[in-house]
Amino acid sequence: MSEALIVIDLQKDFCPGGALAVAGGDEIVPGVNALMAEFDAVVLTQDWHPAGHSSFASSHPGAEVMSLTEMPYGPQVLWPDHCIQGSDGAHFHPDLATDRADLIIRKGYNPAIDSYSAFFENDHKTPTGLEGYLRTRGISKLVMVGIATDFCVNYSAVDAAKLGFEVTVRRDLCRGIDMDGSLAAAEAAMQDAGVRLA
Ligand code: VGL
Ligand code: ZN
Repeated sequence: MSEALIVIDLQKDFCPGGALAVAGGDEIVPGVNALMAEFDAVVLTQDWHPAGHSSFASSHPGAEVMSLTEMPYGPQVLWPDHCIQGSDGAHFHPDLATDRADLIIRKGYNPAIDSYSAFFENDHKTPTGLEGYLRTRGISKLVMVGIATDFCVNYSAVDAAKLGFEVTVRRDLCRGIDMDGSLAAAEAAMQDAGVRLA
């Protein structure tokens, strides 16, 4: 039974100075690097949007950044432009030990659907392929760290638990956006799904 460390979206745009900066996002990098050696596999996720992505407020004339809209697949927060494919902000934090990664999985590249989760796009149906990768490597236990606790970490952890993985989220190695109580709601959702919050 193997165990993987899943590092969610530890990218420049989610760190202080980035386009969708999350407070303290950069603080977790040394702790995440130190943890990597304890796992059979290390997977990094990378938010990777085409310019003009439908999750950007700039793609919806008149819409305010951080407002909510309705998409065919459900409600969607409209974000500032971030993690555009190939841009500087889409790169991993420069101190992240990316050489140690077995797999880098990109998500959010479909122009019409956002993808918070490392497993499914926001329609909750379109797979990223990560489930198959982990299963074929015999991995059944996951530890998740990264950004943002209340969005991509939350969605990834809940999906993983629903798929039957044993999931732990290291809260000390995550940082959240926390808009309108989203952090408390996310922690409740993860707990309900059977995710262990450590
Ligand atoms: C994320 C908002 C938009 C995240 C990604 O990594 O949590 N949040 N895209
Ligand atoms: Zn995004």
